[in-house]
Amino acid sequence: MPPSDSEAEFQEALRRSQHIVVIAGAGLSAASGIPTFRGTGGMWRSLDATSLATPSAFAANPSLVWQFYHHRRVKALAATPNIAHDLLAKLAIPNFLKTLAPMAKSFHLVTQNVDRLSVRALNSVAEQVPAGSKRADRPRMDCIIEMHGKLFDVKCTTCNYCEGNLSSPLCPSLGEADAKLGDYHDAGSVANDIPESQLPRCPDCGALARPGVVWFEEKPLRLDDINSIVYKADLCLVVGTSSTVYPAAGYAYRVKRHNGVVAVFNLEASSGDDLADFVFLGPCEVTLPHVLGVSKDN
Ligand code: BJW
Ligand code: ZN
Repeated sequence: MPPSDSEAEFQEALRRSQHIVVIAGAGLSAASGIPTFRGTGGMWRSLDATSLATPSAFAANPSLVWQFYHHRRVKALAATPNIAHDLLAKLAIPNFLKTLAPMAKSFHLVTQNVDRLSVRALNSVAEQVPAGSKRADRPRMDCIIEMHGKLFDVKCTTCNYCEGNLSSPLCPSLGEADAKLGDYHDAGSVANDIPESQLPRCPDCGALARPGVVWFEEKPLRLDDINSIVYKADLCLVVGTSSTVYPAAGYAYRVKRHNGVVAVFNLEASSGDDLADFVFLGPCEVTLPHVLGVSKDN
């Protein structure tokens, strides 16, 4: 049977669900101005973003990879959460969730995004809760898992040092390289090498530091927690991801395998559609509030 696009049927499935998990990807942050990885957004100065997100790219050219991440940090710092981040953050409030899913016992957001926008949205929701509110009227602050790490973490390539660092630029050489190249289109062909000694260094041992994100061939974070959440989930919303990168791309299948319901929210057809019960095409910042039946006032 082809997937349904019936909002009424989806809302009925939502009302029946007890354990809800959202698997999110770059499309969730697209409306905040953060480029996606694949498709038209996925190029940085003529280079394919995914080719820079590997340990071997960093080993071969740490200067280039750090410049890419400097650019990403600048974009994420300037961005603000969009309507879709805000709505998902509100679902972390048990009493709000119950208005849409009266049987709900848990809600989790597993995001592949490193931009922190979902966490910022959750913090804003928490700040808006009046002092003295009941526990069920406050968001569960532990409901977000950032499985591919955090753009603002800087970690040592040698020792265990890792810190969150919002400074921009992280070191003068990255700011100078950015100012020099600006929007220059073809970074791959322009020599702009920063010596390793002038790239971010570990304050503990002095070794080269790297972005605290998960690259291809590296182990995503909190896999045990995610596995338990996915094992329990009876409703999985797949939001703004091409569903091409594992293990995230396999979670919806696992929810389906134990008879859970899967709903995809994507701008266009994606490889997650094959097994979905529902597919809602369009920008998730529009479809999510609409399909969940949430207006600005509730
Ligand atoms: C909108 C929208 C709007 C736009 N509204 N929608 C088979 C099984 C298992 C693993 C593998 C396998 N084959 C290969 C692997 C390994 C590999 C992998 O999956 N490779 C694939 C290419 C096949 N996976 C790994 O290496 C992972 N590690 C791993 O598996 O380890 C195993 C292990 C276990 C135990 C010990 C040791 C090891 C690691 C993957 C790490 C991925 N890293 C990156 C970079 C992160 C840092 C950074 O941000 O720079 O993560 S790559 C990049 O892809 C990034 C993303 O999180 C990830 C997924 O991309 P995403 O989010 O889906 O973005 P896009 O651009 O692809 O799609 C955006 C979508 O949004 C599109 O569909 C648009 O249509 C849509 N859209 N606007 C709604 N407004
Ligand atoms: Zn160190």
